[in-house]
Amino acid sequence: MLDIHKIREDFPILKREINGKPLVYFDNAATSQTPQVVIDSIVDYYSNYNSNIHRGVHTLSQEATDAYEQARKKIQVHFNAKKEHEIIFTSGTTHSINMVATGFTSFINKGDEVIVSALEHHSNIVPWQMLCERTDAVLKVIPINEEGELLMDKYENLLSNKTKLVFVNHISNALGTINPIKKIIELAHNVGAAVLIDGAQATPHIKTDFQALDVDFYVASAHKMCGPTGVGILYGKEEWLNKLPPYQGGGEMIKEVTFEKTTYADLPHKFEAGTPNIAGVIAFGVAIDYMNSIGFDNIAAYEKELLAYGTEKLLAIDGLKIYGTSPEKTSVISFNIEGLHPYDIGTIIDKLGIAVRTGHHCAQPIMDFYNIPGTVRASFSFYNTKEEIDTLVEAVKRAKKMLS
Ligand code: C6P
Repeated sequence: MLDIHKIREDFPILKREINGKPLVYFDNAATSQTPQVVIDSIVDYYSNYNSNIHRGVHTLSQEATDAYEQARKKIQVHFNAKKEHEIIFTSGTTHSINMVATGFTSFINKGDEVIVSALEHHSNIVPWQMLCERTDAVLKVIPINEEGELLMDKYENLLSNKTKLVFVNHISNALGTINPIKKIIELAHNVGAAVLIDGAQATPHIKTDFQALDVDFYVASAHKMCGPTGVGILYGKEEWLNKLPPYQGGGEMIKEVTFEKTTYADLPHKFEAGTPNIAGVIAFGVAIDYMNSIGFDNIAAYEKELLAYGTEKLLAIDGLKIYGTSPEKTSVISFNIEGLHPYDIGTIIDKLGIAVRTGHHCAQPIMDFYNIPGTVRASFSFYNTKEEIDTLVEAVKRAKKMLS
């Protein structure tokens, strides 16, 4: 059992008022809030050991380097990667996906096929479309059903010896569907294809084991799991990261530079050119410690309760429809009210202190599938309460009355 009221004390922002009302923060799928320990770690870094890493012999540089590398170790352990250097720090999920999509240019030939799902965020569509344009490869799409679930039989039919890569999200940001990624990876490996899993929406809710999944690449962002913005990871199996060319050239990613020839540094440095977000990486490590101190099993059980409660209460509103109704889903409720625009609902409930996301959620193909312009998306975290859901329900009823 989590002591939610005690947990809420860890998040200074949750004391804020918006338009004279207590903040109800239900936009956790866009970014999660930051606990004081994570904020403190950033202040501590800049107050006490701000310095560049891997470069100086002086004490500050060594302290910063140690803290940065300790964060990598923590993240390796958290996700059960085999090797520390399989964790590459990036600026976030989008950056990580682009690194792989660009790196694959030299491995893909005309007529090769790559498979994406109809549930993807634009970050896991556009970089691959760009790859296909560069290489004349063919992009195939796994379709979904009305519940917002992938059609696995159709996926099996798409796979062939032409398939080189499959990229699917672990959890849909727009609907909350949890995809059967273990099966997806297994089937792709049977035809010799590599798999990238976009874990941006999964890492805040599920403790993922990279080795058990046997995944080739897994990407995520710190800011969705109580960490700072501008930091993320690219996990890649060592053999893949060794094969992949560097994404950027610059300082720290080289072994030797002459005007005739440059040789690249070993992993992970080959992919970490330039000065990284040092404070952000250290704070990401602290955020993972914080989430583990709450416990991912506790988080999952409590968020399941919030999802069930919110679903029941919202469905009691006349004319309200929820998109994404798979039994396998996380604490995301995407909905519309007949005849009303999601943007209008979002604007009115903001006046009542409630933060939700409205629109296509950077997942336009899903909205096209349902033939809607967008949805109102309420996404819950472990620091939310049932009372806050009651406030949302009352606010939505009020918005409905005002707009009808
Ligand atoms: N989704 C949302 O409101 P970045 O911006 O690089 O940290 O993450 C991009 C991204 C990639 N994949 C998925 C599944 C995502 O959900 C996101 C970010 C936010 O749904 C902001 S658009």
